[in-house]
Amino acid sequence: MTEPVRQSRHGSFVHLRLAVFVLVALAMLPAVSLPQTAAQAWPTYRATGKPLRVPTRVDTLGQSLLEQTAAIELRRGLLALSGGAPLETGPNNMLLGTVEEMHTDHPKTAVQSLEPDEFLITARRGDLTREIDIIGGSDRGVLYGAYAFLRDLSQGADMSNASLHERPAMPIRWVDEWDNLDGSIERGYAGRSIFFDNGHVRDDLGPVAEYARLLASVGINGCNLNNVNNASDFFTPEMLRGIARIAEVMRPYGVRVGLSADIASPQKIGGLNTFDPLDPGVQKWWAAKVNDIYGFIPDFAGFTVKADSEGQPGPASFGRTPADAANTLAAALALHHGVVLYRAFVYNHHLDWHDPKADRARAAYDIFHPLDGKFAPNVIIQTKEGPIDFQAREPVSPLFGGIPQTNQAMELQITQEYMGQQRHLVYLAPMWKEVLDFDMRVGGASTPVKQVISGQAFHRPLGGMVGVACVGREAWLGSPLALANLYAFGRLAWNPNLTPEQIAAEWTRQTISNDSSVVRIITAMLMQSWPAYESYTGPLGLQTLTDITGSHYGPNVEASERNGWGQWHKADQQGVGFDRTVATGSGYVGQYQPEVAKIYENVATTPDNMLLFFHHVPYTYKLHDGKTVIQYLYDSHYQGAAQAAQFVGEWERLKGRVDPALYADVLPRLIYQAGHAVVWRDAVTQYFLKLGGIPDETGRAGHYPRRLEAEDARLTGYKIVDVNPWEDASGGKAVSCDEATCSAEWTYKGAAGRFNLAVQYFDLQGGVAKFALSINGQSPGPDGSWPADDHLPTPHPHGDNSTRHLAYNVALKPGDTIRVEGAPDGKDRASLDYVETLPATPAP
Ligand code: GCV
Repeated sequence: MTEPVRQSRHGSFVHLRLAVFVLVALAMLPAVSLPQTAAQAWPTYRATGKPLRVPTRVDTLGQSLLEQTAAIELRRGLLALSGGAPLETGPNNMLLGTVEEMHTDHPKTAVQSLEPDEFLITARRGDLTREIDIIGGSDRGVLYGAYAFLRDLSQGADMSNASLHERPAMPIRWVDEWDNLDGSIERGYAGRSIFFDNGHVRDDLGPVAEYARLLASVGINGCNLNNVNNASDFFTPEMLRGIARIAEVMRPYGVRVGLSADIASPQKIGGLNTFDPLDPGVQKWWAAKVNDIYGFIPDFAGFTVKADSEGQPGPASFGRTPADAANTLAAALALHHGVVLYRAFVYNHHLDWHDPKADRARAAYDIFHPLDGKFAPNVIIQTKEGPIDFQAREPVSPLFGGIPQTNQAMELQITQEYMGQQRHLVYLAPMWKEVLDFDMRVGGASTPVKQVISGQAFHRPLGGMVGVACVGREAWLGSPLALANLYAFGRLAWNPNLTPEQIAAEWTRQTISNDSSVVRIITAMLMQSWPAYESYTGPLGLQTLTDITGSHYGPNVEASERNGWGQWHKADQQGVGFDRTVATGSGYVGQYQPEVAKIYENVATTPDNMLLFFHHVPYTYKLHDGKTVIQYLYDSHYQGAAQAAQFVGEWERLKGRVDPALYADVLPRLIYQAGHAVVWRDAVTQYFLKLGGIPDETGRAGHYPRRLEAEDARLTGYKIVDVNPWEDASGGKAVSCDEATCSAEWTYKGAAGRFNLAVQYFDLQGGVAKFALSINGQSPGPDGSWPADDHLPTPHPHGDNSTRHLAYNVALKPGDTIRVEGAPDGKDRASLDYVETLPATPAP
């Protein structure tokens, strides 16, 4: 029997009493008085109501920062999970330490060697004592072990005989933030930056520490702080001093900071007359700048680079390659063990759309494949998961199979730029998992992407996953359920073999409730959300049919076409899809390994969900189940929107079973999404109905018999306006008010009964217009008037801001007058699209 270790040689629980006092005091603070905390996400450690059955005295063998964080986190977690019961002071304990410390302190205890981030958790029992050891390959491993222990414990697992042994699948597990110096965030949907404001690093970095805690709890070890666009201003001494403060608050959590580097910095801020990466003066400048940075931040992680892309300067200006640029930075960083994440997102956004061979999807492979083997050992090529840009569905980038002699990382987007911008529930783990598991078949052998980026497939020393998070000051991602994506990203980067369902359930248990029926409902909603979104925004590999030159949010089918950006779907009167085959198209398919290329080259073997990404087919082309492409487009949009409506009902089942504040926060978001999914559905189906001229065989597309169009109403003050793009309004038209108030009236001619009345209006920027609905001059109830007070993209009537208001369970009979009155405010002209009668349901 092993003699339990009673006390560390370093006596590290000297401060235990004080720590317990502080923790109890913290636990008693009212939630509202706290700043944004990580506990608003998953590490809530709510009391399980069951005995914990684990020792709650926590000792550490070492004094390092990370080991102390591990101890603090464990004490905090144990205290909270036990419902505030005082931590034990008796002989039973949890002992934290590294392998090395174990060897020194307990030479008789056999401990296997571990990699730095790896951990081992074992339980031992003496005659009268119990001990749980959390041993890490380094203090970072100890921290990850502590979080893993709490993760399982908080989900109700019996950890009294804990036995866990884990190591991360890949070394690079980073998040990227696209924060600007002024505090705005590119593609951020959660308010302003937690790091920067008004040209400076914020004074209060409390939320940054909380964010680091959140990241560390799922194993994320790096955070690139600033936008890849226009990054040079971050290199001034004042900024570096501020960045050093950020690094200091993230350091206790093992999260190292990185910065985006603007390749033109030597010229922009260095006063040189060139930024040619092969110029000796430029190289010297970078070496000095990097030394400078390490002077401020000794554990600086490295640079992320966007160059020759979307207007960012790059080595191409001097006839140099990405390898030349990356290696110049890498040489400067190598001395300090820093890395360069050089993004493969390099493409020409002035492509000629007349040229059938022009294809943006080809760019990354065309540019980087010839450079394979030419990058320095501390360069990692960071490639977006698909060849375009985070669309609702794309094939896996062929580059993952195309640069075996180069370190690779996969870039995913946690912030939902093209995926509903956190206003739509879209759990992305199922999509990421498909990509991670995709077999590139390099050399005809099994080569799943997860093994490429972990370094395993091609024996690369570096590699990993980078998630573009863009968190902000409003609840991290702006919407509670969106946080499942940040959690899932970390979990998959740690272990890409986890399933999305498993991760969703874990997240729900820790964040919302351990009640198994709650977990089942939320997991099912999360799992259905990406397929639903894909169905109503861009099925069959069409990509997200959004306003690609504007907001990237609402529908705009034509926005992708006839411009240089290359996100073309090539819809015309006869058919749709982009011929990317080698035989007749752009040749992109040829960038895949032969076994994969063979599947995509042939229209018959291409999976339906990717068909239009690879082939241009007539609308009457039959999918594998015999349905035509056009009918699938109609059906998919209707099914997706119906699924979005069901999310509301699913959530309503949770009333009284989840935190009331969370319930009340999420419900209107889902109701909004259900309405916006109808906007998407109608826009895309109307568009293809008009373009192809082939009716929906079930008669739904373009026919809205229960709708009363605003342009057909008796209008007072309101003027009929064209909506651009036309498909974003029912019938292509809306009404807009330039008076103090305007009204639209209809005489109801349908059957008598009770209905939900949906009023579709455009919630425009620059004011808060007011609407009022009445039946025969009477308001139908408390939901009869409402303000248009959301903040949605695009200043004119558009699918971005087309919004549905529901008045529930309203009685109507033939001859009734339905009236909507709009009162504009500022630039919000109270624009109206239609009123529709829907089956009645009780108000939520
Ligand atoms: C940071 C897309 C986004 C841009 C982003 C770019 C990138 O084009 O719309 O906002 O720029 O990707 O990944 O660099």
